[in-house]
Amino acid sequence: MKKITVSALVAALFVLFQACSEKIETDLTKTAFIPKPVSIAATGTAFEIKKSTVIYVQEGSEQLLHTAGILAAEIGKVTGQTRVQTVSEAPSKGIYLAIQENDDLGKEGYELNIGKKLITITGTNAAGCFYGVQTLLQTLPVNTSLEEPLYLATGTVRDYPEYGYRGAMLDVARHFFTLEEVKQYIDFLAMYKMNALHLHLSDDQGWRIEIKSWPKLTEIGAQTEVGGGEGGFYTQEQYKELVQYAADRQIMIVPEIDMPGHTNAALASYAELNCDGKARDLYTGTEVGFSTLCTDKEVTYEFIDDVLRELAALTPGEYIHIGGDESHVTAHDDYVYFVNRVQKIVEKYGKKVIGWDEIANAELVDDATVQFWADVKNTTMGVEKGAKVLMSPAARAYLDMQYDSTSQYGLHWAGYIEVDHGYNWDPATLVEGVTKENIIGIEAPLWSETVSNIDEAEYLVFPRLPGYAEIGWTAPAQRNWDEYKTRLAKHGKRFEALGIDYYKSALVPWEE
Ligand code: TNX
Repeated sequence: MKKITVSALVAALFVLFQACSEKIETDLTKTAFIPKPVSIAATGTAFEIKKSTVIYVQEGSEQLLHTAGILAAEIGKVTGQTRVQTVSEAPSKGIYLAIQENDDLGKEGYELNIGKKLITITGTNAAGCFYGVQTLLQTLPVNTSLEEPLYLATGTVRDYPEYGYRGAMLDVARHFFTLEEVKQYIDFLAMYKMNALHLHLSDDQGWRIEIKSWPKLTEIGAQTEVGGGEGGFYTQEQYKELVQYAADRQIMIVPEIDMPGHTNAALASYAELNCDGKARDLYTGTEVGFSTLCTDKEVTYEFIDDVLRELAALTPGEYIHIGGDESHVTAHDDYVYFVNRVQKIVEKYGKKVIGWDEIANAELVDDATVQFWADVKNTTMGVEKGAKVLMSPAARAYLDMQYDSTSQYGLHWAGYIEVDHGYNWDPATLVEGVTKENIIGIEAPLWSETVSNIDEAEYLVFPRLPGYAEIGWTAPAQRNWDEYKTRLAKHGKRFEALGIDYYKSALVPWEE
């Protein structure tokens, strides 16, 4: 008895000692979580991660096992290796992942409980568990090795998102991004609990997805990009690999075929898609609004039917994006006729329509979503027609907008977006007539006229992406820039550890 008391005392003193030596944080509320969780309660002690710490997974879910694998890989970077084991009951120590119904937490919610001996992550579904894991990963110190003991502050995080759609877009058409680069982008989204990656797969400068029934789209249309580089495309096999990689991280891919404008690459590949029957030259500039599919030729709709059928078959997610923006050389009536018909094709293949806000000029099918980027009138018209709204206001959420006049990449047609300006807005109050009930969520698009690879993209994406993730996840009443910037400051080291070339905004008190 006496012995136990002494060893307990020694252990307690040790934790206290560790806590006092500045390395160890035992106050969970001090962790710089992004996005900010709904609630954090600290219990003031510490969990020690060891080489022998096992990750236990409730049996029966493939997705949970994947999530555990991702967690093990991350913890393994610190411990050397970490074992994963399925179990039928909760263990008494280690790390435990399980799915558990919990009405209070909604469908993507989770509870992360860090005890002295046991860390439990329970999600209301597999996505919830994945988000709990991301939260746990943010409690790990950056750049540690198990030379030193590794302690995590104890306590409980209960959490769920404000919006169901939390996304980013990558324009792989203006510049092609390789499979590895897109996976890296997916990793960025996953770290911040985003769940949708919109891929802009076609534009004037390139067609990036293999369509078996129209092979010249890639034989010809994929062969270049802005600036005249060699372009590229994803085979259907590669695309499936991306879809799976994203799904393993609870991210849905939303594929976009932009039409009837932004179609020069297709018009260069197939002469018959042009009203004059003449193939266009490939295009490597950055103008917009000069191309259109021929809206009164039947072959146009046969083409779209084939493309969307093949694309829908590659898409487990619920949406197909039909673009619809900036069709400046399509007559209004032709545009409306075209968008009406194309929506029906999307429906026929069992998918929901998303389009840029211009599509609200058409009759919208049930369940259509209008992506607000520029035009308030279009967007409110969409709402009046019963559509949902995805919020991507260019002046706030465009990742390709420059931070200021000194930014090395990016454009500024919608203004400069410093990190605070990108963060400080509420999707539910930004546009009069568009309220929370109308909004499915937020998306931050990265157009790639000025960035040709992931390293260049990182400069525009970071540090703004975590802010967009927080807007999508955290209730507006819980968000404020002055507090957020101190949390963001602590993520600078994480970016560096990941080799991310971020913009060191002077507005953020980065930690040295
Ligand atoms: C407008 S946003 C576009 C894109 C450009 C972008 C550049 C939208 C629906 N259309 O074609 O790439 O501006 O910021």
